[in-house]
Amino acid sequence: MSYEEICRAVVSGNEAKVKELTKSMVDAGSDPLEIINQGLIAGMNIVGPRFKNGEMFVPEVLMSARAMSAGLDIVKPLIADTDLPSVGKVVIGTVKGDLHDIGKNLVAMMMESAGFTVINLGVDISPEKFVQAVKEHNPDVVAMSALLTTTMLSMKDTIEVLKEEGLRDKVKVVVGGAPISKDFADEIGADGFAPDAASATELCKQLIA
Ligand code: B12
Repeated sequence: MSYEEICRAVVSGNEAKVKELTKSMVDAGSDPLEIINQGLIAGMNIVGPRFKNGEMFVPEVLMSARAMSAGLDIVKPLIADTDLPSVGKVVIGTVKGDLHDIGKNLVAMMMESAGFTVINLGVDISPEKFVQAVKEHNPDVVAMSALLTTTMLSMKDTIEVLKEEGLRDKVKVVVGGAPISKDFADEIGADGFAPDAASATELCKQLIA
């Protein structure tokens, strides 16, 4: 029973094993924060680059992320909120008219594993709803996902409404999804684009550093 075993169980997406090992380590008196950092997050830190390099695929990454979350659910109640280091706060959603959420959820999970506090608004999120969430949660980053060429323009609308509300300078805006490119991100005045979940996490870290 070791952090390394938890890490390996996360990488292999073995949720039952992660739960079992995490419980055993908690019972044995291991530090919950070390279980998170050296076991659960360490596992996702291996998964991210493997996914980016094409060595792992979406279903496997989702299984790893689920396994990590199951472990987190066990240790989180043992940690005071203030002890959990947050790298930053991200509000994420799929834009208006768009119901695709697999990639967006992958980005959200990867960001959570990297220590971000993530507020996942869901799908079909209008510019007004994004703005409302910014007012409510005061995030460092607004992350928008679109998978349809017909909905990607809603990203531009959201940025416009953020400007109208005087909020654009208070948050970084990142965009992604299959039809999105760096050129498109520049064109609509976003702060960044990333092609996958691991790069999205890196991008957000850089933007708020
Ligand atoms: C699964 C799927 C669906 C599922 C969605 C289920 C769900 N819960 O998400 C269902 C069946 C519901 C669906 C419906 C439709 N779909 Co669909 N769908 C797909 C499909 C096959 C896979 C998308 C996916 O999940 N990919 C896997 C994830 C992991 O990849 P990803 O989303 O690109 O995300 C990665 C990156 O883009 C990035 N990323 C994603 N979001 C973000 C956000 C930020 C901020 C950053 C930085 C990065 C980032 O990181 C992610 C992880 O690495 C694609 C085809 C394809 N190969 O893309 C078509 C596709 C997107 N769909 C398409 C269409 C047309 C539709 C429908 C209109 C079909 C219809 N006639 O009803 C409807 C639209 C419904 C709606 N209003 O949204 C077209 C879009 C064409 C276009 N150019 O606009 C595609 C391309 C298929 C095709 N070749 O025609 N779809």
